Amino acid sequence: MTNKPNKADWRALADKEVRGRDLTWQVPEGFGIEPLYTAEDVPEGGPGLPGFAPFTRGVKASMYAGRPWTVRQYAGFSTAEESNAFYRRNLAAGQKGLSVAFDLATHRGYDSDHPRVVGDVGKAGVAIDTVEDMEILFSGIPLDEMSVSMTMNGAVLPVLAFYIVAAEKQGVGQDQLSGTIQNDILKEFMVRNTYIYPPGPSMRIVSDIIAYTSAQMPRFNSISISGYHMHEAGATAVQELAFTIADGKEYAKQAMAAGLALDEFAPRLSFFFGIGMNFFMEVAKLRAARTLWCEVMEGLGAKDERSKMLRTHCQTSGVSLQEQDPYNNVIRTTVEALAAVLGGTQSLHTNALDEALALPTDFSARIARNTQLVLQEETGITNVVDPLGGSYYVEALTAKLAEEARRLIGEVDALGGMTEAVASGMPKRLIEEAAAARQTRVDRGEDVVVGVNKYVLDEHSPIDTLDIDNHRVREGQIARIAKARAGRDEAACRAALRALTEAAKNPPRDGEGDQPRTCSGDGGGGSPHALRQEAGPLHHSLRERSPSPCRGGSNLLALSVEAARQNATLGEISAALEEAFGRYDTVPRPVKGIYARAYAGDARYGQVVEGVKAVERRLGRKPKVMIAKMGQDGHDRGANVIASAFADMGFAVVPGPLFQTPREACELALAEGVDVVGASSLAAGHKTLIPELIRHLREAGRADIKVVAGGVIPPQDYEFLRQAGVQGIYGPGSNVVESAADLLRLLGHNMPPPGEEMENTAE
Ligand code: MLC
Ligand code: 5AD
Repeated sequence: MTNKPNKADWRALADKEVRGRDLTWQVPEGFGIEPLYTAEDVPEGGPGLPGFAPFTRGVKASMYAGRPWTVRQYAGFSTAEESNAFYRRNLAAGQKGLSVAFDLATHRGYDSDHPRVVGDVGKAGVAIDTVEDMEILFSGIPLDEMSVSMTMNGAVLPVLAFYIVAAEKQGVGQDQLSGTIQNDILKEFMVRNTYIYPPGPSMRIVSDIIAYTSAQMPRFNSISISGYHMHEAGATAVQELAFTIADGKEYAKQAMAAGLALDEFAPRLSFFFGIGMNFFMEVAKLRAARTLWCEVMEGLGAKDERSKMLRTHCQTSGVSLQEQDPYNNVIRTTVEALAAVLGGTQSLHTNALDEALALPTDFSARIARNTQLVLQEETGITNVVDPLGGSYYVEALTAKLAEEARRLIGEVDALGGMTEAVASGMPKRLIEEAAAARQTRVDRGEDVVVGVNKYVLDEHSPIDTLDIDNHRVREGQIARIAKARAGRDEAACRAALRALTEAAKNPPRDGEGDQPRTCSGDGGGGSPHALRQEAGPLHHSLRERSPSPCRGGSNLLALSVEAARQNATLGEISAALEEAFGRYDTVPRPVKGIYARAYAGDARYGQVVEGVKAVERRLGRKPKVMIAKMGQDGHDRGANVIASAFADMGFAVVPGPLFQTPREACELALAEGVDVVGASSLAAGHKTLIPELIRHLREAGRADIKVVAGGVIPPQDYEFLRQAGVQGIYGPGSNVVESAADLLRLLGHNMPPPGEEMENTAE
C-alpha cells in the first residue's frame, strides 16, 4: 500500500506554504475555525436523513424537490389601498406568500389620530386602525388560498382579531386561514421594543393566542419565535440560536403549564432567523437549530413528530446592508439568500438594495424578489435535498454550534428559563456587547465592509428612494376611523370593550368557563408608573405574574374578535387592555467599557478622548450629549452603540427613553442641561420629528443646544434637515470615533482631520 497523506502531513505542508502563520480564524462566536476539515471532524453516526428526527438535514424528506421554499417578501407602507396594490403587483410577478409590515403606531396600539404618533403613521409599514382597513389590505386576495404572515407582537390581539373578521367578510372561516402571527413578546423586551403591556400580561396574551388558534385555526402558526431581531441587534450565531430555542422552550412550557397538551399546539409553533454574511456559519446555524429544537421537544415529552420539527422563515440581514455603494447590497443579499436555502429554510425574505436608506421601491423590490426566483428556477439547487450535508466543514460546524448553544441554553435554564433570563438582563447585555465589539472591528477595519471601510468610492451617486407623505395618510386614516365609529352600534361596541377589560383584570379561576382551554396570568396591572424597566422592576413584574392554568370565556383573543365585530378600533381595543394591564416603559442602560478596551492604544481614539477632556476643562464639566429616540421607533441598536461609545470617550451621556414626543425630548434636554441632542431615527420619522424638536428648543430660548441626527436617513433628506437646523448627520456605516470627533468640532474644539493624529496623545 502506498502511504496516503494524513492530516499531520497536510499540516506540515500548509505550515511550509505560509511559513508557520496561524491560519485559525477566530469568529465572534468565541471559537476558532480551522483552515481544513476532514472526515475525522464529522461527529460519529453522521447527521441522519431528511424528514426524520432530529431533522438536521431538513424537516421534509423531499424538501425543495417536492416543494420549493415560499418566496415571502415582508412589505407594507402608507395606506391599506397602496399596500394592497403593491402586494398584488408582487404576487403577479412571482411572489408566493404575503408578509405584512405594519406601521409603528399600529404596533404600539395607537390609532392614527393619536397625538403621540404624528410622525409614524404609514411610515415604516401600513397603517391599520379598523376592520375596514384590514378588508382593504386583502381585497382581491382570497384568504383561504394565500398564506399570510403578520409581524405583530404588541397590538397582536386587535390585529389578529381584525384579520379573522376581515376573512369572515370574504366568506372565509377561521379554520381555513393559513399563515403566521409573530406573537413573540420575549424578544420584544430583549431587542425589538414594540411591546405595549408589562411582561406578565404580555405572556398571558401569547398563551391565549396559542390556545385559541390551536382550537380554532388548525392551519395557522400561532407564533414565529424570532432570532432575526437578535441577529440584527448584533447577536452572534450562538447567541441567536440559544436564546431563540430557549424562547421557544419557554412558550411551550408556559402553554403546558396552562393546561394545553404539547402535541396539540407544538406542531404550529414556527421560527424565524436572520441570515448574515458568514456563509457556512449561517447554513450550520439552521441545521443546528433543527437538531436542538428536536432535542428540546423530546425533552418536554413530545410524541408527534411534527412537534419536533423546527420550521422556519428566514430574512437576509438588514444590518449587513450599507448606504455606501448600495448596489453591493444585491450581492450581499444573494449570498445570504443562498445560505438560507442551503440551510433548509421554509420561507424567505430577501432585502432590497435600498434597505439602509428607506423602504423598498417597486424597482428595488423587484430585484430582491428576483434574487429568490433566479435561485429557485435557474440554478437547479432545489433538486437535491441538503446538498451541503456530509461536507466535513458544515457537519463539524453544525455540531460545534449546537454544542455551544446547548451550553448557553444551560445557562438560561440555570437562571430559571428565558423569562427569568430576560428579566435579569443577561441576553440583552451579551447581545449589546457583541454589537459593540462588531462596530469596533468595522471602525478599525478589522472586519472589511466593501465600500464602507475599504474600496471606498470617491463619489456617491444617489439612488431613488420611496418617500411617503404621512400627513396625507394620517388624514385618510382619521376619516376612516370616524366612519367606523359613526356606523356602529355604540352600546354594543362599548360592552364588548368592557368585557375585554374585565377579562383582562379578572381572569377566571381554574375550572370556570368553557372551551377553548386557555391560560392566563393573574393579569393584574398595577400602576404603569411602577413598571419602568430597571432590572429590578422588570424582574418583579415577570415573577409576580407567572401563569396559572385556567379555562374560559375569558380568552382575550375571543373577546377581541367580538370587539372587532362591533367595529371597535385598534386603539380602542388596546386601550381597553391597557386599562387593566398598564403601559410599559423602559429606560435604556448602555453597556460600559467595551470601546475603551477595544481601542486601548489607538491614536485617533486617544485624540478624541483628549479632545473631550479639553472641552471639559473649558466648560468646567463634561460635555453632555443626550441620545433621543422619538416617535414609536424602537430600533435602539444604533442609539445603544453611540451611548456606550460616547460614554467611554468621556462624554456625559443621557440615554433618552424610547418613544418620546419631540416636546418630551426637548424637556428632558433642558432638564439635563445637555450641549447636544443626537436624534437616532431608523423608522423614517426624521422629517417630522427632528424639526419639531428643534422648534421646541428654539421656543424655549435654547437654540444654542446643538441637534445632530443619525440612522437610516436618505441623502435626499440631508438638505431638508440642514435647513431645519440639524448640524450633523451620520448615516449607517458612520465611524463612531469620527462622529465623536465631529461633535467636538461642533462644540468649538479644534480637531485635526482623521489620519493626522499626533504621535503621543497621552496627557
Ligand atoms: C412543504 N410542504 C410540503 C413540502 N414542503 N409538502 C410536501 N412535500 C414537501 N416537500 C407543505 C407544508 O407541509 C405546508 O403544509 C405547506 O406545504 C407550506 O409549506 P411550509 O414549508 O409550511 O411554508 P409556509 O407556509 O411558507 O410556512 C413557513 C413557516 C411560517 C412555517 C415558517 O411560519 C411562515 O410563513 N413564516 C413567515 C414569517 C414571516 O414572514 N415573518 C416576517 C418577519 S419580518 P401544512 O399543511 O403542513 O402547513 C420582521 C421584521 C420586523 O419581523 O419588522 O422586525
Ligand atoms: N417593507 C419592507 N421591508 C421592511 N423592513 C422593515 N419594514 C419594512 C417594510 N415596511 C425590513 C428591513 C428591516 C427589517 C426589520 O425588515 O429589512 O431591516
